[in-house]
Amino acid sequence: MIKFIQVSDIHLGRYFNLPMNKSNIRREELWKTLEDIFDVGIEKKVDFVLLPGDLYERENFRLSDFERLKSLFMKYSDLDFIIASGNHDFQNPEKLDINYVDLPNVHIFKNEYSYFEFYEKKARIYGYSWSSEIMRNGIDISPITELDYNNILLLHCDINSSSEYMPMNIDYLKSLGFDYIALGHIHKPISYSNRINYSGSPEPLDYGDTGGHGYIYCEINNDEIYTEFNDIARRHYHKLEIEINENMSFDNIVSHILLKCNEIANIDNDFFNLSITGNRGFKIDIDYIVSIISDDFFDMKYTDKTKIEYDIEELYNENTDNIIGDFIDYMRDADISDDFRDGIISNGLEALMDGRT
Ligand SMILES: [Mn+2]
Repeated sequence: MIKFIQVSDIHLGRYFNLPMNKSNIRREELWKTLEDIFDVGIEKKVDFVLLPGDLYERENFRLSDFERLKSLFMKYSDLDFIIASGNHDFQNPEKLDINYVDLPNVHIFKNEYSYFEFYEKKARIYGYSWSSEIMRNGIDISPITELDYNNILLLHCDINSSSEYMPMNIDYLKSLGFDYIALGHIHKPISYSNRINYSGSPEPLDYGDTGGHGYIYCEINNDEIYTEFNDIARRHYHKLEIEINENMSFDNIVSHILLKCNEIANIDNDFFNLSITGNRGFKIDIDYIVSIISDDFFDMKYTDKTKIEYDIEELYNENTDNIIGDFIDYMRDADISDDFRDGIISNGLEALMDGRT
């Protein structure tokens, strides 16, 4: 039996679109979570840790970072690491790259399809490293030759797409006979079968990365395979719609938003992407409400999709003698679509009411 862990797209060195202090916290968390995963490797006594690309971001990775990475692999000298470079950490002999980490327990693929053989474990691990930012074509993979071996493949690629990031066809990959294919590049976990998986990035990296994030643990015992995905991320991104109504007061709305978010996760830990919908009264200022609660969140962004609730006839009758009445009268006769008219009336009324003290 062989056991391994798959972890891809860590993006060490990344700067986050956050205030500097929080960006630094997040940068460090990438290192900590990677160590947590290596600790699992030690605990489970895995034979290999597979790293199929984008371990770091080369534009943000300095000599000191490479030295730190090397120390990390030295600390885990009981683990064998197998590394295939991707588009963010592609190899370039003229610059510093992953080959700086020159250690007996770290096995790094070059820019040609090849394999490492582990004779005692009856394992061959195949892979390929990128040498540029873009790869418009997929690569040819020779069928496996040692059928009684554990044959594993590491690829940093896109599946079934016309992408510029090494497009590979899933049926082609399935036809090659590998016991396991560890994919990198996509940041969310995707399973094509229990033998072909993207583990996704262990920490989510932006607002698109909702859902669970972690690593894959796998055991192969002859023809039997066991895989499990484990969510290990320190923080998660959440996207949620919060509906309000015109009867809610300022305080009602504040507590409603906080309640809905807290139902999902700790707001001072996670990332929230809110879409605020429903009707609101004229005198409710969503931007201001959000600005006073935003400090309670680690990070939050929002879209105000609320509409003002009003009865156009009633408003007109109340305002026949002033500019609001004139405005309604003018807009009702304008030769524009109903949706467009509603938008203009709603925004216009809000501006006019604001100015009427
Ligand atoms: Mn990538």
